[in-house]
Amino acid sequence: MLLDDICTNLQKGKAKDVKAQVQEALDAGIDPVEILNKGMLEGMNIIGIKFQNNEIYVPDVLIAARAMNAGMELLKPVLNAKGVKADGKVCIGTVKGDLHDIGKNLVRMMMEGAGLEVLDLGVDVSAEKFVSTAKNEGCDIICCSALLTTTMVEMKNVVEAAVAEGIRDKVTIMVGGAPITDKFCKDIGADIYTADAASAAQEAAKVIKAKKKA
Ligand code: B1M
Repeated sequence: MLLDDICTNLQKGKAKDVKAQVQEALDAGIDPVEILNKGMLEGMNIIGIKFQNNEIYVPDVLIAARAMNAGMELLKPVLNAKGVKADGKVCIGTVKGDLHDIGKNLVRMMMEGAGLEVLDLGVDVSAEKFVSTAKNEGCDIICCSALLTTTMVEMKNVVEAAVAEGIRDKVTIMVGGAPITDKFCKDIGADIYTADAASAAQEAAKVIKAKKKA
């Protein structure tokens, strides 16, 4: 089946094939969310397990990530078109010391799809950068992503920097990434944890709507 082929070719890092098959799946009318979840994310999950078990190494992961990005180029506009307008501003980044950006990029895309203006600060973003951007650009939400247990602690620094800069009551702080939990979110004084990109976008849209009503 087409989605299985996308999943397999993504693992092999065959960017051109993944792109062609994503287009084929879209042309066949398959739901883009299903292409994302059952084709691409499934492939990336398997890559993660193999990486963990030392069956594959960093270069293999990087070429799989490149194939993922090739497919995402086609999916992004379609996922965005499905979104509902929310009209608010968000800054997003992967925390200091952390270079993982695939999940962060997915969250950004889904939020853009929900109609939010998203300022992408990239990877290795310091607490000061998150907070100065939120302050200077008037962001409603700061979104922090972390994939490493060694870098997730940086999220606490973001919360503390927001307090120190006097914007904590004006900005909602959302956190996510594989090692993050709801308990961790509460422990560090952040506001919202979500497990995946789609629910992050939904929660962000809710926050913005509530702010507009208030
Ligand atoms: Co790294 N890596 N990596 N890696 N890598 C992990 C995270 C790891 C779990 C692999 C493993 O050992 N099993 C492990 C972390 C272990 C730990 O901390 N306990 C690990 C390690 C150790 C490392 C290095 C230290 C390896 C080394 O050099 N020895 C190194 C660190 C570099 C650094 O950051 N300083 C490293 C490097 C890399 C690559 C560069 C090779 C590459 C990153 C490429 C890139 O991002 N451009 C890479 C990758 C790809 C992975 C795995 C295999 C896949 C991550 C990924 O992209 N998943 C990963 C293993 C795994 O996760 N199974 C692993 C797909 C992505 C869609 O999922 O990012 O979780 P994810 O996002 C999800 C949700 O978490 C959520 O939404 C997305 C789904 O909808 N989400 C949010 C994410 N952010 C959110 C924010 C939100 C809400 C939801 O609100 C704001």
